Amino acid sequence: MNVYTGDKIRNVVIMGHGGAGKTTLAEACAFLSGVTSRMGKVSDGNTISDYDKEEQKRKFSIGTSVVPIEWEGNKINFLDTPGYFDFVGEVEEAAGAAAGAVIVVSGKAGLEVGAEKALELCDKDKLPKIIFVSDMDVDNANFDKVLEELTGKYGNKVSPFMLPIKEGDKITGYASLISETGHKFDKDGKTTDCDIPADVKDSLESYRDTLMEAVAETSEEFMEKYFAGESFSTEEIRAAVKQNINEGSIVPVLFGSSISCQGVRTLLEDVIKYFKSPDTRKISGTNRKTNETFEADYDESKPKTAYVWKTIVDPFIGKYSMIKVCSGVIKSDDTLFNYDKDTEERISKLYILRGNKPIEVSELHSGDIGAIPKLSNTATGDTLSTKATPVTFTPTEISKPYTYMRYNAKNKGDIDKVSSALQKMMQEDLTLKNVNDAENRQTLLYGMGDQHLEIVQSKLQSIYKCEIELMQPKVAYRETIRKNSDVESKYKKQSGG
Ligand SMILES: Nc1nc2c(ncn2[C@@H]2O[C@H](COP(=O)(O)OP(=O)(O)O)[C@@H](O)[C@H]2O)c(=O)[nH]1
Ligand SMILES: [Mg+2]
Repeated sequence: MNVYTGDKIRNVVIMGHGGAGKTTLAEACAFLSGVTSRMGKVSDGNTISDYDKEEQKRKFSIGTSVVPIEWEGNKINFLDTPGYFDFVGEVEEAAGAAAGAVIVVSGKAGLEVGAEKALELCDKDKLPKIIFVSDMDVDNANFDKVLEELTGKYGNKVSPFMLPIKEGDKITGYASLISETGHKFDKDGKTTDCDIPADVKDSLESYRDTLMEAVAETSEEFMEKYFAGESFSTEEIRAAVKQNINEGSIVPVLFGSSISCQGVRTLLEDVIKYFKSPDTRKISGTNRKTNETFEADYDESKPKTAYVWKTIVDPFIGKYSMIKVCSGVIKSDDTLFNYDKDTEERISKLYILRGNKPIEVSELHSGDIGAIPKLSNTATGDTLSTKATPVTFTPTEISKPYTYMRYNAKNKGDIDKVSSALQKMMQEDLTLKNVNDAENRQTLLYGMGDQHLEIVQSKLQSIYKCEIELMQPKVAYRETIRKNSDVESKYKKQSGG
């Protein structure tokens, strides 16, 4: 894979309800960009994202996977997240590393709570978003109904950028709102030009009127033009739309089928057109030597800094610290400083991860996402910088675990093994906590839900070869997790205090 500079990178988190089609969409993007010669299927357990055994067994994503692709001279780092609430920590970490979000909504199931939560998180993180309505090849999929649900809940800022062209009940192409052109689907989601049927033209006009109002509102000059009855050029519309999307006042809606790659090219093009590249974005931390604000701003000419947004600990592929470079250029022979841990870390190799496949690179530029293997003291939420300019960024806020079960090692001889395996799992999962409730003589496992804890139990068995029993706690454990002395010190470190 080529080395990319910040102006050619887009970091995009894919979010939405479980089963909406996120992993399949990432797979379609990888296929169209030439990463794979055949599209993997979630049901066959051969997608790039769902590489984990538990994911393949259960047929849904549990962790966030990076799927970097190259598209027309740009690099898009897709972060494919799990949809179920039990794994929300993974979604929060990924949203913290991204600069834009694609929210997948199933055209069959409609607007579900997972998509609503994702949109809320985007608003909290000020992430611009594009909604992709998937499953449109399925018979009972209904784009108009999904659009109605979306505009009913979020108002006119939700704007369809394409409308279906149908033959009978079957969608055969789309009409583009901005260019007012018709496109007929071909093989692999490619299109040929076609006429827009009269009924589609009518609704296109009405959505276009609403969009033009938003375009007019971006400047006084545009407002005057609008009231003088002049029309905007496509370039003017695109620039205004980009501004609106990044301010959150327009949310484009696209549709397609990930299985047959329809609409996916439009999505890739719009991600590049409308989401900002890192070199035009701001990010600031604190210079710990001077206590002044350090404006990293993904600027290559500034001292090196990188934020560790996720950690992977796997007995087979090893430990990887997933980084986003916030300034400078990180090289594979660098020694970096971790201010929080007061330690220097030597990088021996630098990678881009695609799913679980490491691709070695010599350098990563500002704005890019990559992975450093085998850092001994660095954890998620830490910042790596130079010793001369020691910087820290505020760690991403991750949900606190709130459900818990009592657990025992099935074999008494495995107690240490279980505890060291849990230690490793807690490095990659900040929503998992191991608490010793000495007062009630029980050990408790805290997580985000039953499914979460069940997967921890299953991973202990399959990966770490030790078994635990999960049981109801002996007595209600009344103390909150914050009060437990054993946990507090760990917790503070992870959240940066
Ligand atoms: N027909 C059809 N099936 C799809 C589409 N997108 C996803 N699927 C299927 O829907 C199921 C869930 O998809 P998946 O990508 O795992 O959803 P995720 O949980 O959001 O990652 C899988 O069986 C996919 O093959 C689509 O556009 N059309
Ligand atoms: Mg998935």
